[in-house]
Amino acid sequence: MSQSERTLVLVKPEAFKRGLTGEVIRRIEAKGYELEALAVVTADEAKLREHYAEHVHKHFFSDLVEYMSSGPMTAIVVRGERCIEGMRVMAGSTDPTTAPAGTLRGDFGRDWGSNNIENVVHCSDSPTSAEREIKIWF
Ligand code: IDP
Ligand code: MG
Repeated sequence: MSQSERTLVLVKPEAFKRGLTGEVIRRIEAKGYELEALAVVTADEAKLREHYAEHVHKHFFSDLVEYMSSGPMTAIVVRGERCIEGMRVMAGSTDPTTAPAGTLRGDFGRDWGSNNIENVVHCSDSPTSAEREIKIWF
């Protein structure tokens, strides 16, 4: 894949609202990846059914739709060699309470006592997901 690898990052609604877009972009640039596209987007259920296709039948999907459509997000296309893997490491593990310090989720996420795992960012998990997800938001 080399230099042509791209990934999708979403600054999720609670993080957008807290003004964390700049910090997410700062870390992406400090890491050395390139920004290929940026947009403020708002999700609806149809888009989220595509974006989270693998989770549509999970028990938490309706809560996930409510969370992810609760306000605007920043969508970012990031480019760079192995950036898919790199951004997943920068994001940290799914649960923000236990995500390692130094990661976006570990440094800026927490449990707010809601039904959702509010964890600051989404980052694509494979080249196939990345290309599929980029088409949904751009
Ligand atoms: P990931 O974002 O680290 O790839 P996934 O397991 O793919 O994690 O889940 C997608 C998103 O769905 C998570 O980031 C989180 O916001 C939400 N989520 C995952 N599991 C649960 C759950 O059990 N309850 C509520 N929300 C969840
Ligand atoms: Mg995932």
